Amino acid sequence: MTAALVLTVVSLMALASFSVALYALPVHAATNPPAGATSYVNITISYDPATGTSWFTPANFVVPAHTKVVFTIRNYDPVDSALLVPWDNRVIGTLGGIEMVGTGNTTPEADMTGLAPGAISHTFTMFDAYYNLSVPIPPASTGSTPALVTFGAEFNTTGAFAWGCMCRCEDMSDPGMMYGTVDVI
Ligand SMILES: [Cu+2]
Repeated sequence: MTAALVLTVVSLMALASFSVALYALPVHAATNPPAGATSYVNITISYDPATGTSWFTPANFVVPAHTKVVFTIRNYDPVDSALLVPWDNRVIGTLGGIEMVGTGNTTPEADMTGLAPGAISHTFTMFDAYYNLSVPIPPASTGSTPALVTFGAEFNTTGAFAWGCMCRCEDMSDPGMMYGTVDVI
């Protein structure tokens, strides 16, 4: 048992002795990576050419708070989609204010602060009281060569937060395709 864990257990016992509601404690805190570590989230946007449908996998995922999170999104959808609002072509809220865009499975090349509105396939967007994150994603050049978008982000408020795609692409009544939940622990 590490010193930190012993301290946590002792702290929990002390809190329990004062009848603090244990269910309200941040139960995941002890499993967070140490400050300065990097976490990774890999997302695939699949595409079915027979139906024209596309979907994010995973749509729901967990990230640690107060930690650099590197996202890698591979988009196999070759179709441009119209944005719900034109300014969602900008990159907002990422580390450095940029996304790196490439093609295929190689290392991304270009640092981008936005994409041309007519050259966007989907977006990864969070917009609420705590987060304003906008990541436009270009279409794949073919159905088998994905567009590659990588960006860093840091989440400093814990809780469950919605993300969504701000394009006119799929029926937004289907959870898990174009919207989902980021669980910050
Ligand atoms: Cu979309």
